[in-house]
Amino acid sequence: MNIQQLIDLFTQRYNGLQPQFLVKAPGRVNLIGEHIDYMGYGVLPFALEQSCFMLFAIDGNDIQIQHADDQQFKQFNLSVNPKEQYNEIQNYVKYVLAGYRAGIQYGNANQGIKMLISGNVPFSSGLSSSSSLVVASSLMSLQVSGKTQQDIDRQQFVDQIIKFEREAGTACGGMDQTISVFGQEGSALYIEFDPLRLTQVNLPKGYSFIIANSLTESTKLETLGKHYNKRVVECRIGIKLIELTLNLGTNFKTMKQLQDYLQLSLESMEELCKFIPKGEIDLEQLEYLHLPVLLADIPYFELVLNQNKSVNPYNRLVHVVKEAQRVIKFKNICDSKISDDAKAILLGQLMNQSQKSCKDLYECSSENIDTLTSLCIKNGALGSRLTGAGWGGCTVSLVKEADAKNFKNKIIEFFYNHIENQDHIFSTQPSQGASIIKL
Ligand code: NG1
Ligand code: MG
Repeated sequence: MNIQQLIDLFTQRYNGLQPQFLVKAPGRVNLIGEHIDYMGYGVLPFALEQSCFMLFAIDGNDIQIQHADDQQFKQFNLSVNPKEQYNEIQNYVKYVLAGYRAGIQYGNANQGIKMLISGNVPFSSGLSSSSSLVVASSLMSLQVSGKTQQDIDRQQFVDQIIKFEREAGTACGGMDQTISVFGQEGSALYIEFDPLRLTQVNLPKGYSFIIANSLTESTKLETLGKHYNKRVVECRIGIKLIELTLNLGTNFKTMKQLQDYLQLSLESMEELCKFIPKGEIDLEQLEYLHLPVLLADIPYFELVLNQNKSVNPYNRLVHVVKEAQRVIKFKNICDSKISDDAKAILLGQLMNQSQKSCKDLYECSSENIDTLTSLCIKNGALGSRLTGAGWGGCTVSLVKEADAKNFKNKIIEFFYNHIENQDHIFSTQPSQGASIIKL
């Protein structure tokens, strides 16, 4: 649907009311650095052209949320400045609410809103459809509060967005919200956290990053206890075990904080992981860690403790420190003076190592992703890996531009059974971060 069609749909749904603003907030692809943002380490994504679009008008006494796809996403009304708990709401409304709460920190939001949501970031696909919606909603409520991005400290704003998205359930890091706000046209960003630092990274010329959907959904909120939040818990247990062995008396939440405190290199952090027992550890054996106290800040940690018998902190943290090293190598290769062809070969190798680590150590790949990444390599990609949280969702492959068409055709033939669908496989360019325009 183009913008004019969306405007018409808004007017039709809201009995002739004209929308006043359009917000656009992009999804993202992460090139390397998976599951390390919440451990404090730098990541390397870029903002997609694919975005969440939100039209809205300030009107009435409540917040009316409608989605262009009203079959899948039911209309929902919230009260302004909602204080009540909504237990039975669709996940998309949770994300709208999270963003709304971030934006109204900045002013007086006692105004009704009518909104219409649409977009072309595929859902549950690891391309950050959730954060693009949260970010769009936060810019909407910022505007309703009488402020624009220019009036506020955008870094603090992003911190608010992250905080409220975590309330929706995922113990996420800050990659998705940061890139959706700060994305830059034409380049990827190396994002470091705590303190936030953004560095432009120029990708090799003559190569594309092609996204392909594994056609298995990566449903995060439904599987928190088994997947995403479990990994965060496992990392935190690993940190605690290292702290206890070294008798540090500290209580760090991220591996990066522990590293900074000890003033060690990432390579030495890998050595420190050896203090963690290898393999699966029964949660029962870890009761002495007082897990409910240790994990109290992690959303839904009880789910993790209830739904699992054991954890594997060693494998998870080895992945984290090695993946963090790969991100730095990736950036250094992009910055180096070698030819673009030579760069692409080295970057591809790092992407493949990352995929292997996600599969074997972090166990966040899936059968379809393994099949798809192998097919991509076989058909000319220099590197191919899952992107985003995993357990389904999309892959990203590095392909020479001249080979891109042939590559796509092969994947359509072998993976998608000859069915061509723009949403399944596409090239994309690094794009600008979120924006709002007055209509
Ligand atoms: P997805 O599920 O792909 O949107 C998540 C997290 C990120 C990061 C990646 C894994 C959210 C909003 N985002 O992304 O912070 O940890 O997984 O690298 O949960
Ligand atoms: Mg997401």
